[in-house]
Amino acid sequence: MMFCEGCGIQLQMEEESKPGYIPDAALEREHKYCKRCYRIRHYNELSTVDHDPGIYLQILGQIAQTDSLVVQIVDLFDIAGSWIPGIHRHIGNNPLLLFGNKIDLFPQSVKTGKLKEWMHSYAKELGVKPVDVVVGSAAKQEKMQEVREAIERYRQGRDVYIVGVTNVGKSTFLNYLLEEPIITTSPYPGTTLDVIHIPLDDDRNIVDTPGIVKKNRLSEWISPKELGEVIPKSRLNPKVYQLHSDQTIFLAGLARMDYVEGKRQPFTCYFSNRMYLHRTKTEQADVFSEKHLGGMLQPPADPKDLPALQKHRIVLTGTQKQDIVISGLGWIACGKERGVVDIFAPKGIEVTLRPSII
Ligand SMILES: Nc1nc2c(ncn2[C@@H]2O[C@H](COP(=O)(O)OP(=O)(O)OP(=O)(O)O)[C@@H](O)[C@H]2O)c(=O)[nH]1
Ligand SMILES: [Mg+2]
Repeated sequence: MMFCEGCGIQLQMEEESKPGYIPDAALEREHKYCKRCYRIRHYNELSTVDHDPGIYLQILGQIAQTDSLVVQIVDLFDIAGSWIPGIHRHIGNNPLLLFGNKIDLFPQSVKTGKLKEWMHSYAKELGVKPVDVVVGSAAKQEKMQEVREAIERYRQGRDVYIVGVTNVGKSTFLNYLLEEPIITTSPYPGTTLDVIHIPLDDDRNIVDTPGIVKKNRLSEWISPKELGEVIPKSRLNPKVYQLHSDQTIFLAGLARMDYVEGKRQPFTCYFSNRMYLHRTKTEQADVFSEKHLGGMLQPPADPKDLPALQKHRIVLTGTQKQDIVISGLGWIACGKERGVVDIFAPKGIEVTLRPSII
């Protein structure tokens, strides 16, 4: 049996329309890639594959039977949204190392200690006790030495499983270790289709796994064409709005924030630099949205692609700075004043409040 080096799927030469297809001629090449990987790698093209959600649970479940170190990668941009629900139940008694990836997106002033602390307390709240927490950027190769060393320290001669939800950078991380981009990575969720074993120096393996699909992240709903505007690629330039109540910010056509009640205070928006933000009076917001949704307010180009907006009422306690996180999109850091805010986000998308991380 042969497996695609890019996505892990079993290769087959019979049916071109089915996953894992490889033409005869491609078998001669040094690295064997299925047709889908070939297209992603050479043409940035994506042919979506129907994912069987059972496969992730099956793969995770098998890890519990092994003696290994499990590295859960989370996206620092969206820690809660990119967390694997019930991770500790899936991995049995194996030690868990947490790696917060994509630190390159944060303003340089951010303290890594604070991010680690936050990941620690988030894990603790869920009853998870990681052996350690590390942060870095696999794509930009920032602070990666610490990550590498932590894995060596905690694996103690065991196999290593890299797990996480889709798009957190698992395969990018393995390519960093390989010092060569052998595994296929892409901005679209669901790139890796099956496990990929990479041999370590001591006959052990480090294993890439397919990401778990979590539909409560907005990024999972955006068409591949528009994802480039929503997923940040470079350091965020936060935009500060001094708002008084009865003002609204549109986050493109994807979500909206109404400042319902409270004193004038700053709201700092951490979203992709390419995303269009628009301030208006709340009383004019509905008319504005009707007129411009799918036009000036896009993505989405076609609003029918997303579930209808649902209102989340949020009360700012006024005791500490808080962030309102819209999973898979970004967050708004609120000022210190007491206040009431309504967030409108597509139904099913997670909207949460956390102590400010910056
Ligand atoms: N800004 C930033 N982007 C990153 C980083 N690491 C990975 N990415 C990007 O995140 C996207 C997803 O990366 P992958 O490595 O394919 O993610 P994955 O976890 O393997 O995803 P699946 O295979 O779908 O589960 C790609 O566009 C990467 O370039 C990082 O450190 N910083
Ligand atoms: Mg992958």
